[in-house]
Formats: sequence, structure tokens, C-alpha cells
Amino acid sequence: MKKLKCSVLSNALFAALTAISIQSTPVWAKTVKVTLHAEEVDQPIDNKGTMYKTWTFDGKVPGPLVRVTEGDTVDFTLINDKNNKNSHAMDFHAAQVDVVKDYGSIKPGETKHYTFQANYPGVWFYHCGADPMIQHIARGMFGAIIVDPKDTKAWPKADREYVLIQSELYSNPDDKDAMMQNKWTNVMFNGGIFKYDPVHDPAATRWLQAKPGERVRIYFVNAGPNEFSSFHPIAAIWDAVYHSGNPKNVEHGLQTFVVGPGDASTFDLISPVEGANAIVTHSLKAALTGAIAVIMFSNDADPKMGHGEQILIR
Ligand SMILES: [Cu+2]
Repeated sequence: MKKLKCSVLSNALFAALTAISIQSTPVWAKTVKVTLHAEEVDQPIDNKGTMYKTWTFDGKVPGPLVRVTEGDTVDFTLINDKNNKNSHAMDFHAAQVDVVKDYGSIKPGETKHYTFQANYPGVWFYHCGADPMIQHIARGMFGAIIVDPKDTKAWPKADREYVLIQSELYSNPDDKDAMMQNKWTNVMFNGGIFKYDPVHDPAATRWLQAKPGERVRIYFVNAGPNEFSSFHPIAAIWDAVYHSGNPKNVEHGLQTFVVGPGDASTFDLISPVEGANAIVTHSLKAALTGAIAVIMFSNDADPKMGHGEQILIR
């Protein structure tokens, strides 16, 4: 009896101490190591496999999705592969650091290391900032970092999540003047012309999927380098839009939301019916040259889509 009482007491004491420590220090915060390689490699820019001389993070356009929780420390290393011909750099919009020391460019064969604490939840752009920045972004050196809010109850739980990153395609990757004059030929989501749109391109084999009634959370980044996005779901309404992806910056029931170059926001979409929506930038020259993503709402939706690796569909 005495022993039982003692253990109940010690359990209560332990619970109280745990509660105090959770309130006073972020015991959940962790250090996340992120290493990315600058790689100058060719990548397909459409569903037929047309190759383009891209510059990339880790050989992909967009670069890998980085995901941490608010309060985490990101321990970042950039390796500029020795076979490259150009200097590269890394600018995380989620960071608060020194632009000269941390965002400065490094030559082929060099490595750069810095750390930052992810103090604000949201979806953030990352990109190479080496000179000329317009060309390094246009050729593909960009991606997204999601900083999940530490309070998981700060917003409704999403049933599926997708990342879409808008960018422009310039037909000649060496023509910096065309980039400065905004002479793009196509606008794309996730580095491919009509990548998720089998309606406009029968060669497209991928699209977004969900079930009616599910809350679909889209993390949207506009890499630019020049065009604004008038982000709109055709045949649907944004249930909620969170500017910069921060749950505190919420608006409800919107048709379009403008995301400028270098900005990002998070969009919740719920379909009451089966059928398709088309997610576009309603700037129509951009949409009709490639920036359309079909999302199919079906009771038979693939349960793997919108989870794990299928958040950023390659
Ligand atoms: Cu670069």
C-alpha cells in the first residue's frame, strides 16, 4: 500500500516536472543536418523528356524538400561539386543570418557551412544567390523549406499535402539578357511544362490525387525569377490561405491569392464532390504555357499520394 502510494506520488511529481520543462524550454527542438550539392546537370523540362542545361541542388529541379519544426536548428552544408564551372550559394528565406558571411557564393570544389534556428513556421523559398542570381534561379537552383508549427493544433490537420513551385523557363539558359527582359517561353510547376496536366499534354502521367471531403494542403512557392502568380483552383475555392504558410496569417474562402516572386503561401482545398480541379496561375499566358496542375478528387484516390515522398511528386 505504502509502495503504491509512493509510486503514484512520484508519477505525479514526474508529470508536473515534465509539464514545467515543456513550458519553459523547447524540449522538442532538435538539430537537423541538411547537406546539399550544387550540381550542373541536364534535366528534362517536359513530359516528353526534352533536356535543358539546368543548375540544381542535388541534381533535381526543384531541389529536395527540406522539412523541420519551428524552433529546430538547421545545420546546413553546401558543397559546390568540383566538376562545376560556376560559383553557387544558398539563401534560405526561413533563416535570420548574415547575408555576406552565410549567403556568399563559393567556387567549385569549396564547401560552405552555417546554422540557423527556424523561428517562424511557414513555407519558405530557398535559392542560389550567386551572381547573376536571375540566371541561377531561372536555371533551376531553388526549392522549398517547410517549417511546421510547433503547436500542431494551430491549424486543422491536413489529410494530404503537396508542394508546388512555380518558375519560368527561358529557352536559352545562357541568355541572361532574355531573363532581364522577362522573355520567358513557359511557366512551370515543379520544373516541368504541364507536368501534372494530362488534359493539355497527353504525355503527362502524373497528377495530384485526393478524396472528396479531405483537407488538401498545398505548399506553394513562387521561384520566379520575374512573374507574379495569381494562384487559383479552377472549379474550386481556397478554404483557407495562410500567407507565408504561418497559421496566424489566415484568410478564408478566397478565389485567387497573389504570390510574388520569392514569396510562398499555404493553401487548403476541400472538394465536396468527385471530379477534377485545375490549379493554375490565373495569369493566363503563364497557365497556358505550362503552369497547370490537375488534382483529381475520387473515392478511389491512391492512399500514398500526398504523403511521404509523394508530397513533392517527381
Ligand atoms: Cu547557383
